[in-house]
Amino acid sequence: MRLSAATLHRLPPDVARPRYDRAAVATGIVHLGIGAFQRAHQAMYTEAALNAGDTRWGIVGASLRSPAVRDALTPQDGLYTLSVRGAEGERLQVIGAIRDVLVAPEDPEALLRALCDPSLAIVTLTVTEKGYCYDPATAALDETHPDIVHDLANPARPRTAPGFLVEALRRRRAAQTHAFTVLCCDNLPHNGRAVRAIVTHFAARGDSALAGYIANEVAFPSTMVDRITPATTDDDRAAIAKHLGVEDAAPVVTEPFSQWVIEDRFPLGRPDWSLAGAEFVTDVAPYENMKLRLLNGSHSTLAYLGYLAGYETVSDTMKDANYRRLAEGVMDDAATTLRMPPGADVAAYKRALMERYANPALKHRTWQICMDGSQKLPQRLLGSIRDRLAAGAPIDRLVMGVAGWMRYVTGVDEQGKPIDVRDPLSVRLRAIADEAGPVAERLAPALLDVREIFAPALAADARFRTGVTGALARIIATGAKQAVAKS
Ligand code: CS2
Repeated sequence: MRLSAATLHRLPPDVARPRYDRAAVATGIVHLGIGAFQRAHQAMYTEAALNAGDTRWGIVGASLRSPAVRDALTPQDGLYTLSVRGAEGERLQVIGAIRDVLVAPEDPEALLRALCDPSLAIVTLTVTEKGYCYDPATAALDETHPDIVHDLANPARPRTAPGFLVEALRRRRAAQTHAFTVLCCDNLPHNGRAVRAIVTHFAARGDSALAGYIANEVAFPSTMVDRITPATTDDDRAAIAKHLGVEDAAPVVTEPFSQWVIEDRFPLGRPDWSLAGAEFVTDVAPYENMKLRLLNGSHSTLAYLGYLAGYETVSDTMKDANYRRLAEGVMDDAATTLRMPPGADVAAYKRALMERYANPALKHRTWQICMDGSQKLPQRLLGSIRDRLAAGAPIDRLVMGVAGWMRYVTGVDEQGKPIDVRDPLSVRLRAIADEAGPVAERLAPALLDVREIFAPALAADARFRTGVTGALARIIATGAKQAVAKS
């Protein structure tokens, strides 16, 4: 038996479930990129508003890639279980906020129709960094990206998030329907501002009046999103089915911690996400930088160096005292570059991060975090490095993650086994590594020449070049574990 509207009443009483009439819910939100993170985060916040009786905010989710989430959720009437796992055990909540799931590549017109619905007020996005088809070093739209080239030539059948947003806004404007608010929930620096620039840039290629309209009429609030949400495993599905007494093909496992800081600019209204703890502020930038540089910077450092040492998960990596020390060092150094949010307690923030990483109930694979490094390094580590260099401060701990990434993208691990490197630039990175060979003095400079990742001024800085080359040399010579122990 499967989780669905018809089987909800069979669930054990400790499992929370929708407290509202799902049939009465309207679609106020379209979400692009319906993966585990959105279902652990934004959908959970929206569920709180629905539970409080505001039925305007049902979500239509869309996948821009695979049909997997649609295939799992549709037979379940969009219902899925959120499993929150921490030291105090597990809590299960069945969430009803997702009304429908569309698969864009199968039927782009159906998604455009949903995006043009007059009752729609907000489009949220979690398409990951690479989904914006931007140049990571500058965050500007990459006009040469094959999918952007496609979307500019075929605007009525888009493939990319910018392509869908621009075509939908064009149609809404032509129909004199108000513009929706665009809410980027990805880990991009200044994410609202960045997506606004990408979308207006795309629009300007076809229609400068449309670009002007988007720049003037569409709100792109920035947000800081935070909840560690690993990919769901078969073991998770089996354990959750056992607790529920019915099968759930699409549960999501997450941690107790959750944070959402949002610029409050929603001309057409929004759910009261503060019911689940979201904070509304006028300037998200300090929160965003703190999260990207402290959390994501140390996370990527642990992931590359942990993977190379043979640690499968972040919590395994955290059992190694040298890795814990390095993660703390990365946070300490990154913290010196920040303008802190009002009232922030950095020491407590760092302590909480260390505890969250060590959560043994989450099996967050280092490999998953290693994905798409080319898109992640600039905002996670390179910004802190640039600012430390400008202040004349040491960067030895911050370059460890960059050097770990350089070793990782060679595609061969320390036992000589292949690494499944997933990255939009993986082919090029591998070619560079093969050409250079396992010699830090050749490999580091060759990778520093990848302009999409390393801005010219940073790549030319002798202190950075020496620091990262030295760290890479130690990783190659002694292995990551020893190199971290000596760092
Ligand atoms: C992680 C993030 O996969 C990754 O790169 O660093 O997804 C991280 O778990 C989240 O940003 C936490 O909010």
